[in-house]
Amino acid sequence: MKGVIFDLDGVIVSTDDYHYHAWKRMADDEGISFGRESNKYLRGVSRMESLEVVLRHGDKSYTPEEKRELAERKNRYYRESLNDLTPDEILPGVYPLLDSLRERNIKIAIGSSSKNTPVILEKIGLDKSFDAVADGNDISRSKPDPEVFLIAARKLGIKPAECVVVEDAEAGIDAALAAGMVAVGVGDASNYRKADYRISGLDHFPLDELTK
Ligand code: B16
Ligand code: MG
Repeated sequence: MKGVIFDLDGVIVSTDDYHYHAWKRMADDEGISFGRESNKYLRGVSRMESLEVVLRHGDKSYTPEEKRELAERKNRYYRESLNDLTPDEILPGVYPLLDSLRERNIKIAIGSSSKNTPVILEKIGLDKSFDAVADGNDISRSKPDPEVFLIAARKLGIKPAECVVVEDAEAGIDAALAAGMVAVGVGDASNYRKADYRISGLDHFPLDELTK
């Protein structure tokens, strides 16, 4: 292992919850009943694909123009909620793991589907902490396509097979495996049987095993 690529929402910071509340608010506006049980289908997938998942819970049909407006509205709600984001929302185990990886000269990157990645990293004070960032602004295909992770590896200057991905989304685990990388599942993905490693939190990252 020469590099670790971290998903952002749900792995580094708890913005997955902020996404949920913003989609829920938009769904409520539209009279669509959308609940937590369907939230996992929004993890890791792009904004427009997430919108399709939410709209499937209602019975109205929308024109492409209306869909764009709904996605923009959700993003406005989401961006409003990001005003409250602070380093306190960084998930447990992140700082010690990043320190241990740096000590071992292992490169670290972000591989996120989110176009809001730069603002999130700045708000949580980690905008200068990664050797490379690949995000929703770099890609044309979202997870489970491997594109975002392949771009992250290229930016790090290492081969995909030398990378480990940490993900909370099933779509993200599939993307990592499609990239030929080792996939570590946390959070929602800690029960996903396709993940090479399933951990309950970053403090259980299999560092010794992967650096043997
Ligand atoms: P945005 P990740 C993903 O980020 C989220 O998990 C997913 O729920 C969201 O739809 C996607 O980013 C796009 O986000 O609307 O901010 O561009 O988990 O890949 O870090
Ligand atoms: Mg995620």
